[in-house]
Amino acid sequence: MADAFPILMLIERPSQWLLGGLDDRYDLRHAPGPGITVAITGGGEGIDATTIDACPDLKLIAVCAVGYDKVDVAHAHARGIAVTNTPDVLTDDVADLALALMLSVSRKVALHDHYVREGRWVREGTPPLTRKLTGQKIGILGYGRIGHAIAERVKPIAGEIAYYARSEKPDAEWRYIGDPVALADWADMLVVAVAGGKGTAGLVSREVIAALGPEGVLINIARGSVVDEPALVDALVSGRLGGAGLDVFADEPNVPEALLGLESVVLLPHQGSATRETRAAMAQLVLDNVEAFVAGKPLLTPVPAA
Ligand code: 8YV
Repeated sequence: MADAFPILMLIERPSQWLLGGLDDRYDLRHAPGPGITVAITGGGEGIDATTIDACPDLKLIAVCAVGYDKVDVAHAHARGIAVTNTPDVLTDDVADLALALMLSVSRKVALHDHYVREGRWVREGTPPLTRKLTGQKIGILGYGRIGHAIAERVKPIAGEIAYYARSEKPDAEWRYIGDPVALADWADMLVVAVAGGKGTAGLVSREVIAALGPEGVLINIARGSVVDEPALVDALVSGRLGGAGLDVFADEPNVPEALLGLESVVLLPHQGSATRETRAAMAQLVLDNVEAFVAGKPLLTPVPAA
């Protein structure tokens, strides 16, 4: 259509729900340029200042993710460009996957599946005992929507729950520990649930990992950038950290080679929100934000100033 609304699509493989919603009212572009007022991107793709400035008429960046750490939000806002993300609709999925990782690491679910499939049960007999998850002390690093949802999921089975956030949450019923090292020292299992970005880069430091210790477990469903990944790999390989359940990594899809052979680690390919139901809901929220923008109405989920 001659008067179709130009949209810059930066997501490498847009979902069927996103593409299906961008009907012939929209003219999908795959390169920046003048005349484009809306860009759609993903959590992994983001959009940098150079691309933003290559779209002199850009007014909205709609991110199909809750994490917008790959978006130069400060630059967008300085140019008067709104940014939206997709919070809430994926909270359950990410929190569910955190629980799945907690159980899989403690009870070695993935390892035992392979143990049976590879005939080791027949050849080697019953595998070594694992660890009971129920009753463990669970530390949650970051107490936003997803951290809260994780706490609610583990509440019936955790021995105790404590959390770290930049400030204490008055409505939280759990113990607040205002230092990541102290939380790791207290916890049996530390679940990383903070947002990615400059403010949390390397928050799970070598010291935090050391404080978790040889019986401790790290779960990361947030962003690889939050963890000192070389320190994590060193600690896991040497046995100075008991185990890890990782859905995110510093340089996705590349995972440190040294982790691939470890039986103490469960590795997932960034599956946090990767269900049909949730990806459909994320796409719909992106489309709703775009349509609100086009109609001159308030955006549904604008991100705050950087
Ligand atoms: C997506 C995510 O897997 O929402 C996020 O921040 O990490 C996941 O939902 C990914 O970012 C795809 O955009």
